[in-house]
Amino acid sequence: MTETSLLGQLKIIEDAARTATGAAADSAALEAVRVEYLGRQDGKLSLVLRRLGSLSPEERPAVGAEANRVKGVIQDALERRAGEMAGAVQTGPAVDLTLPGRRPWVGARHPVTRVVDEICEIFRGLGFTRVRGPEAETEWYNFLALNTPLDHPAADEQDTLYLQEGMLLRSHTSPVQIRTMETHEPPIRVVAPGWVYRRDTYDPTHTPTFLQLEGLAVDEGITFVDFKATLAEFARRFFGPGTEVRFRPSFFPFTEPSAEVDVRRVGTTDWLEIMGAGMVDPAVLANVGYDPERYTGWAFGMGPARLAMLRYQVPDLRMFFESDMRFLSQLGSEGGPGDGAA
Ligand code: 2NM
Repeated sequence: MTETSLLGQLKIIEDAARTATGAAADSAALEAVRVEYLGRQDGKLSLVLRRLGSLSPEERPAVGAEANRVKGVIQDALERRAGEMAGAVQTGPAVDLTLPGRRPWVGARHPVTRVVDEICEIFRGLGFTRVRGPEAETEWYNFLALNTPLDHPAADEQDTLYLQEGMLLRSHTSPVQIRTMETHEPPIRVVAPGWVYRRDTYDPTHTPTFLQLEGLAVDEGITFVDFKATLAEFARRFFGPGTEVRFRPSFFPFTEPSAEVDVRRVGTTDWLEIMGAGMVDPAVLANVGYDPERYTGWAFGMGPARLAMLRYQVPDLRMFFESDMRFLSQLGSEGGPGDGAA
């Protein structure tokens, strides 16, 4: 055995031990590498050291020193790899692939928005266009143009939320109909859904902010028959065929005659009030510059959230506006964008 061949073997042992250490996947594999290269009995380094005796006394120190260096290198490598394994155990893998997946949060249209869209869709089928207008209004558009004097109870500060001088939060969407008539000549057939504001107590059937949906038809030759037939047809399309419709006399400053519209659903006994309506007062037509001798019209107003209460058998209107997902998700939805006013 020569000095050169032992030094060559040490180099081979060093490289092989480092490779094996790096490849060891767990502490058992690492221990096997240690035994293979550093084991006292049959370790590859021990076998080389045992051959030192075959060298001349001058050759021994250099090979012995090299053997010690290689032993140190292998020990360091084993220690470093053991440290890596301990670290990996402490932090764990970045992703636990055994966890169940998180279900994505799927958005849905609000039940009241869906009712608004459904009502607009029914009226679209009857020739009506969807329109909207500002929520901050003037006294003219909200009251005066609608034949409602400012000393009328509806215009009272107790009932209406006023902004700066002469401005207020609209208390109904009728101003949108006035604006539509101002900018368009008959024939007019529009529906105006949107948010309205009133000084109301928050209770099971009132919220100070609520969605309203009003409609208007104006043309030459429009009669009370058009008014009754169209609203009855709407009621049957919304509540189902066989729904009975009843018109009760009522009063609004902007319609004459006026009525409350009730429905009785198939298989039920109670009449449910679903909207107010009437023939547009000639004074309102004159206020927008129409000739009341030439044109006649009818209009209605309803609360989609109240219809949603009837549709989904919800006992308290406030449940629609408290954003409780446990409630909203029970009503389900096909999804889609929309804020009820668009
Ligand atoms: C209602 C009831 C009856 C109505 C009237 C008008 C307009 F602009 F034509 F005069 N818009 N909306 C109306 C009529 C609204 O809500 C209960």
